Amino acid sequence: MKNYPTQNIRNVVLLGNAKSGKTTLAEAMLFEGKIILYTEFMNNKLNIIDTPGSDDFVGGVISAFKVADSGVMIINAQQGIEVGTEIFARYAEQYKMPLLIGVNQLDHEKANWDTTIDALHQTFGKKVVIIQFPVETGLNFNAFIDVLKMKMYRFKDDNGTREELDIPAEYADHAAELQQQLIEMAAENDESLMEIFFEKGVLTEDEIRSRSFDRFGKMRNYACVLPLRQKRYRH
Ligand SMILES: Nc1nc2c(ncn2[C@@H]2O[C@H](COP(=O)(O)OP(=O)(O)OP(=O)(O)O)[C@@H](O)[C@H]2O)c(=O)[nH]1
Ligand SMILES: [Mg+2]
Repeated sequence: MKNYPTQNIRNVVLLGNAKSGKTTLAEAMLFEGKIILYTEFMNNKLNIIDTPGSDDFVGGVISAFKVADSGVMIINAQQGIEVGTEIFARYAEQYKMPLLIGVNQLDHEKANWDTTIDALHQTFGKKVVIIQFPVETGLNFNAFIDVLKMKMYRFKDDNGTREELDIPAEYADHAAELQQQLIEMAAENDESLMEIFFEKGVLTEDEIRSRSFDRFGKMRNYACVLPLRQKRYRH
């Protein structure tokens, strides 16, 4: 087994309402890492802690909070914010655990990205910023736009292989607007970035990352949203 220095080991807890898709995601992450129990991402070893969504097991989830550096909150795009989402978000707040939000089940016909994002903003406020958004939801869900990289990624097969493409013209304005929100959020949290932002009007991907995502376990005021696509449901 590869030896990882402590600062490159992250304990990530998966949280979310019952049946939102946590275990399915854990399986997909482990599949992509091809190693059981942990996976590797950007030179970091990720220990993934799956938790039960039912509130009968809240005690177990709380013990996971004690060992985890960060959490991924899974939201079912057909249901939006559910009771479990609110309960676990409250605990995350209490334990000051940074959360990444993953919107799941986007391949369902009733999945609604915009309603889900509106609900996230209503519940958690403006600290929720979007890093990636799906191009289409429902049966045609097979691509997303990354506003950090300003590229579109389209799945080519069932193994998660993606091709990188330019953002189609019809999505360019929306992507630029979301990128601006992401940049402003990064600058608001860091004075030196704020100065660069005022000077140049933009921040590079590395500058945004340095403040917000590189030390994933050290995110402060952020909750970022990613669309998730699970291997078993790629059409
Ligand atoms: N179509 C579709 N179904 C999904 C997706 N993710 C999960 N499912 C299905 O949703 C159901 C619940 O998924 P799980 O991964 O067991 O959900 P969970 O959050 O671990 O549930 P609990 O552990 O009970 O809280 C299963 O039938 C999955 O096959 C998805 O992205 N698309
Ligand atoms: Mg589960």
